[in-house]
Amino acid sequence: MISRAPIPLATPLRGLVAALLLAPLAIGCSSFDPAAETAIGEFPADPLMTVSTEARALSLEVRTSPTQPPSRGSVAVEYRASDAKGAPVTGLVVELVAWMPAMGHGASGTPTVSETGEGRYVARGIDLSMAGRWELRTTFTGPASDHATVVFDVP
Ligand SMILES: [Cu+2]
Repeated sequence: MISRAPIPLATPLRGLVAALLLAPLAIGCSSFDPAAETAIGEFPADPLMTVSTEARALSLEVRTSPTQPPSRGSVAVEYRASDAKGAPVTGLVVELVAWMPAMGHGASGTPTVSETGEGRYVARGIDLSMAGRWELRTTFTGPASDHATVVFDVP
């Protein structure tokens, strides 16, 4: 199953248009969240994949937003990091680069990563500008030091 956000943001431009259209509605209505804020950052219950880091220091559950699997445009990715015993690993420093190996280029902008508790780390602002195969080349330092390359195909 692919769980879709209420308003899929297929392109950054569409997201901007949606934000502009919806901005007036947000004023004076405290329960209304702008679509661009809620669509990116809510993750499905089931992971897209589970991968081990290269030296097997960490196991990672990978989820994507606003769609899973990801579509073109700006996406957020959540990693849930656990150790060999399955315990969440907190306090990691996570850095990642989105890379399109077939064409030898990256994505515009630098993703920002925030730790959200219980071994979860959310990277935002990953701009998957083209269809095709993308890698998230991810480095972990701190309580564990290791690398992982997460691969997915963007339709
Ligand atoms: Cu490309």
